[in-house]
Amino acid sequence: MTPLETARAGFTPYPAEFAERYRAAGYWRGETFGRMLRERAAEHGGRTAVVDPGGHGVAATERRWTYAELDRRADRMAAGLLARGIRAGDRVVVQLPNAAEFFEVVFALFRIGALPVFALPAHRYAEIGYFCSFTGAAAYVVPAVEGGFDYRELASRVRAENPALRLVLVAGEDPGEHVRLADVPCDGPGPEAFGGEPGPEDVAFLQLSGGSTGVPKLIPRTHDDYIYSLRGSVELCGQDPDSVYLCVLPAAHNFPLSSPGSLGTLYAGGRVVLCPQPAPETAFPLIEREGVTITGLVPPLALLWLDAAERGARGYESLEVLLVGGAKFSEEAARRVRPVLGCTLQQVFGMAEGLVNYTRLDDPEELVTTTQGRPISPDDEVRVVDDQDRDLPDGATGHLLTRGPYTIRGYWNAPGHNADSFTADGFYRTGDLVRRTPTGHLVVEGRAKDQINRGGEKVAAEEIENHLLAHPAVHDAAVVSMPDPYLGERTCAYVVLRAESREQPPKSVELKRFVRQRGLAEYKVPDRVEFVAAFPATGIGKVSKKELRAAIAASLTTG
Ligand code: AMP
Ligand code: DBH
Repeated sequence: MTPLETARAGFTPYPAEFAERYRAAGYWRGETFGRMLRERAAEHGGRTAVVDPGGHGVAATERRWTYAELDRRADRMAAGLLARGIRAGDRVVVQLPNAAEFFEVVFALFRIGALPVFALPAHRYAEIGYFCSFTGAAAYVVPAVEGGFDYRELASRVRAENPALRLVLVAGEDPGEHVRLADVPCDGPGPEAFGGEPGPEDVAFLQLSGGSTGVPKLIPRTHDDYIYSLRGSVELCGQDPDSVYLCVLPAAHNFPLSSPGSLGTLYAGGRVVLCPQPAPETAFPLIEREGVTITGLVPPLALLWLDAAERGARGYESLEVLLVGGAKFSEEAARRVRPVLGCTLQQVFGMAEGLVNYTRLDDPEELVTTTQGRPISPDDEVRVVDDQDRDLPDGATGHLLTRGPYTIRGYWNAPGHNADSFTADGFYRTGDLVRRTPTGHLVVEGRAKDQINRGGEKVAAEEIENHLLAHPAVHDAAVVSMPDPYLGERTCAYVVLRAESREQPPKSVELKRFVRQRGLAEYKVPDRVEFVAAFPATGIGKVSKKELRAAIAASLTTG
């Protein structure tokens, strides 16, 4: 199979009648990311598209790229990647910090029709090795050293284990044994010499699912469907060419990428300012200097910003809209946003699989502070159902199922998971427990999926359990959430030791170190480890995570 055939074979297309409907309704307009940037450059060529203040591992000093420059750079990067053998359909794992090169690389890949796989800077060997092998990635793009971690070494290890991985590109000065990203761009033939740019119905990239299974699942999004979610987001967040979006969260994450995020901002012809660190000490001066009007934060960061502003920190005054999402924002914190930061709060409840809900800018304060918003599209179908998939009346809490013009019909190359995660008629089982208000807004009440939401960073219990089970002293492991005032939830690993290890049990720190040394992202390392003789069981003999959660929560409150 050619790379393009492989990329397409893993994709579950929208059924023809739905695709026709979404086109007829004007949601899917036949746009692609490559042409979108071309058009913005034609219209706003001289305006600034991306500001990167530098001071990270990729570049020491500031860069400001206009739309014309970003467009030109994407063309030259595309030509350089083609010259090095990257082709339409190839998967390319992109793991970059919030640096301008992220957009240069991603738009080049969009034009070629190669699929960025959006890794996060926090990912380590366990995740990256899996993304490369599972997708059969042809290339991997990293910074040299960032946050004290040497990505070149990780790349060498992953490359040695993945024969399909032909090219490692390093953003930064010293590429080690790999290729310097800055040496790739050239004026050679572009995509038109290699079969042309991709079409709007093609998969544009693979986004990551926070997941609830042993390994993360990959989410194929098409140009047409994703650009519709951008257009809808831009409108609901009030963005226009004067908008200045501060990208605080890791740029590749779906929230800062698309809700409305950096891609939404570029769609609107606005300006993206990359924030190297989320702390108010870094972000506030940048907001002031660049006249930032809108940004998006996870709840723990929103709390940090609120506290800093209350203590007298300044610089945020140009902010008009603050989006908060990724995890539930407490009503109490939500009520502080306008009085403290002087801007409009917009709650956002979204998922990389598709559906995104926003509170509206003109919603009454009550809805803005107590709900997680309502869907972007009139054609987002939302069902709230019981355990047997029977629809519940408004106001009742149940499982959220959804289908619509920008929600996937299947994970990439995952027929087994798809049977569990989608209904026969194509609704995505979000795993979220919600209640619908008479206004159609959703309130997130909990979660049915086996996942911990650590301040917006999702941790799949099974993935961590599998790593713990690899330890020779561990007989069984069950990872659950425990309440945390700052992150909302943290992870607690309950462990049953093997009989022969009980005399000399390993310490908690030893198990944490073990998991970390297996190359797991730091945010997935259990915050706490509890040893027990046996797990409580449910009526049918499964581990009762409900009881484990209750036990750890109780022991935390009593100290
Ligand atoms: P993912 O599927 O990894 O993109 O993560 C999406 C999940 O994050 C959703 O299914 C929710 O569980 C959670 N989530 C996102 N935004 C919110 C929010 N505003 N409130 C509560 N949970 C949220
Ligand atoms: O948590 C998420 O995945 C998320 C949150 C807000 C998201 O994907 C989004 C908005 O688009």
